[in-house]
Amino acid sequence: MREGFLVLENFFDDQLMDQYNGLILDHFGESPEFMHSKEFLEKSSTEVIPWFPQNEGVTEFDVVENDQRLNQLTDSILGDGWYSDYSMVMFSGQGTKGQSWHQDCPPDDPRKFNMNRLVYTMDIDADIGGQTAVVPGSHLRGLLPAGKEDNDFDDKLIFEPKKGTVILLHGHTWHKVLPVHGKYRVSTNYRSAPKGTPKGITDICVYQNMRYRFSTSTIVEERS
Ligand SMILES: O=C(O)CCC(=O)C(=O)O
Ligand SMILES: [Fe+2]
Repeated sequence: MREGFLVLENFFDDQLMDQYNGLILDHFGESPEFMHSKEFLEKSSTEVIPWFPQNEGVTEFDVVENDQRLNQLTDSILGDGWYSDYSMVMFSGQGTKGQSWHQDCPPDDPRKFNMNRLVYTMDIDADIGGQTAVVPGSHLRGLLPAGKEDNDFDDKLIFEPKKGTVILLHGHTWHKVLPVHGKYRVSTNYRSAPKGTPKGITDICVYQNMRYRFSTSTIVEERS
């Protein structure tokens, strides 16, 4: 995790991933409505729809949460006493923008961060779009530079996660999701955080043009 991320291919088997993907498609159907406000969608260039299956009693999603290998790995990175949030599935439909560059939580205190544990239940490639881009080592570089939405970073890496891949991602790492060309694109996130990290640390997300608070759907800071 020195680079702020870790990519683990073939971490989960196809059978489990197919089951998850089926449940996700059953839930979202073909063209789900967006749940975020119009202002947020426009300003953040983010078009993802969340679903919290475990909050609705879909117990199949406990399997990844309880996976010993994943949890031992999390132990070794975050230390004892870490906690995890309920899993969040993120769905993007065809023709959507993905997500612009962001940090999941403000990097104001380097010791306070979340760690995404992203599980990919389908193959993602350049044809389908929705690849995940990260800037290696950026979790140690502080605040994501402010600026226009389409600012880019020459040193970024673009991942094409396959079915069964897990990506661990430090919440201060600068990352984005590329536009989606295929029918849909999903990932499932089991967010975690070290012991003592305030709950709700990911309520405020840092984009290049703003800090946004999800719980109140408000822009808490304009950036330029
Ligand atoms: O779906 C992905 O690949 C990344 C999603 C993301 O940015 C996040 O969960 O914070
Ligand atoms: Fe993120």
